[in-house]
Amino acid sequence: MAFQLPELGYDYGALDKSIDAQTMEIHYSKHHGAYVTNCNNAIAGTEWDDKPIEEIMANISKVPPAVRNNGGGHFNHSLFWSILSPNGGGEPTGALADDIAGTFGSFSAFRDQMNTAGATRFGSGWAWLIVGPEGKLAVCSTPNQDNPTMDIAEIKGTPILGIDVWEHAYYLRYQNRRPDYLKAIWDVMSWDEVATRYAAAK
Ligand code: MN3
Repeated sequence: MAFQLPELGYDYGALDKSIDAQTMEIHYSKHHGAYVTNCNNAIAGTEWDDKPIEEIMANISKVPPAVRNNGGGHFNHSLFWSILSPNGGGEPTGALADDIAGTFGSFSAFRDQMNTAGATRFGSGWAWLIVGPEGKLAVCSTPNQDNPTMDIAEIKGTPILGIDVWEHAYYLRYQNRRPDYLKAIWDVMSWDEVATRYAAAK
């Protein structure tokens, strides 16, 4: 069963307070679309072509580089669209909020750490909030389309929030100002979805 683009769940213009419609359309239909197509082509006829994306990620050291880049791209972007919402913003509540405050000191300290992880990622990559192997929250960053579920990842865990810091994610509106994009993205963060992923990962 070939991978497919997931439903976006909102219009291209729905996140406009943080991400413009043209960026969303190109990012979703062209960039993510190409990752899906290229991943499907790379796994076609191999032992991986009927495996869930999670299993492919966990065995990424055994697959060709095209699967690492494009399968990683499919996994990462599927998560990314899901944790954004036109109704997002504000701060988390409940157990996730308590854990963030306990781990990082405060919500704003956590957000600063995420923004720093994204801003200091040289070139292209992602900033992540993960639930680590011992159930502890941590912030980390990966290059290109790598992610913390890959067996080759330096820091491993289950990502519950990921921010794309490739230039294609923000360049049309923010040009070279990646920190401004990072500041704005919290206004469309779906804490409901992040909390659901947090509960599942714990
Ligand atoms: Mn992207």
